[in-house]
Amino acid sequence: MSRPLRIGITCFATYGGSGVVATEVGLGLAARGHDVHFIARSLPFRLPVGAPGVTFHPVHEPDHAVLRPDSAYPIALASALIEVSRQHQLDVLHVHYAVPHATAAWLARDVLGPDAPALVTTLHGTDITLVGSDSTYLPIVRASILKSDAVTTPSAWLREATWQRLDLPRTLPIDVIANFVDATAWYPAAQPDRAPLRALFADLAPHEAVLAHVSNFRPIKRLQDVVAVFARVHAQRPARLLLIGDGPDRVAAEHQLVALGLSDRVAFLGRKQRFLPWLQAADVFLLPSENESFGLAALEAMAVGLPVLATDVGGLPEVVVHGETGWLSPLGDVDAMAHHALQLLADPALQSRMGGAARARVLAAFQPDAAVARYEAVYRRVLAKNDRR
Ligand code: GMT
Repeated sequence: MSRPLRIGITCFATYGGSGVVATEVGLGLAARGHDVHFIARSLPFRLPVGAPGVTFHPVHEPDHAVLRPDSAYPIALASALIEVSRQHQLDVLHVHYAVPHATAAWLARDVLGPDAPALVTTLHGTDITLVGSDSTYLPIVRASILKSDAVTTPSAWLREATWQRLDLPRTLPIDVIANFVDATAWYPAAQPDRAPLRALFADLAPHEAVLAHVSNFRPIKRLQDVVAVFARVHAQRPARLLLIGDGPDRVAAEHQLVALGLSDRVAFLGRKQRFLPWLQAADVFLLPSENESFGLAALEAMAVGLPVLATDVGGLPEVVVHGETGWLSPLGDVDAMAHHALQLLADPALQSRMGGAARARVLAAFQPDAAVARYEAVYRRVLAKNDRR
């Protein structure tokens, strides 16, 4: 049997899909007997303290008057990667999000020399589409990717975008390993339970429809379209909207709701560690993003048995099967999305069939064991190639 590996994982610790995926990969690897070390600014938000087989190493960032906050983060991270690699004789560094993690890892490996761990970089989307392909960063992001022993993306769409936007040769192998969710942690309610909703809306009537959206409320998520779809649905039938998360577009959405006279129909739940009961109480999930490399929030909703109404962009068509587990609409087509929502809400049998198909798809194609086994296979492949064993 192959020996367990010593694996360092770096990710952003704050609310966001890349940190969630990194955390779940680390926990899955530890469950398979590997020795996992998270090296991050703070404890990743979904990483339980004291998880077996997992050690957390915070990146030390002293407060120096001459350095602007953040400016020294890549150097501080590279130093931490060097320390942890040496101290724990890491076999692999697996960094999530290229900017600046792949660059810091490249620097650390350069310093470590022949004893350096192998480097696996997982791209997550905005590191390529927004930041990575901004000409300011492009040469270094491109070089950091080329310096990695293996590169992975959560969708075939992001692999294509990476080759194209960074002008990389298609001979550069990029493994597509889809994101995943634990279907035992994200599941439909055994019995419909409106109690979590009544805690939010004291005047909730029995047959009101509930739409839900989860994101970091950045402009790319198009929160204004979530509100516009909801307004169209509400004009046809009584409905409520659950907005889970927080971010820069929250205030604009609040103003939009006031102008529409819909503030009392909407609950802002803020950033929640656990929001399963609210997804379980919802009927439909909305994700009208301008772009998504994958759309982990949609997958979590699908695991809970919710049909997903999303835009036909990026990697979303690899997650949502149009007409089967939800519907995909052109970007900005809030009329189409509202039409689909009303169609579902008017037909409980359709809603339940699509919700069931959504959960079945998650169980068939997006489960942790298979994905974590694929990451492990990538590690072993690069280690064998680097002739380290
Ligand atoms: O979507 C965000 O703004 C957060 C971002 C992140 O880096 O955490 O999410 C990206 O990675 C997720 C995990 O792979 C994907 O599910 C999201 O689709 C992707 N976001 C974008 O591509 C905009």
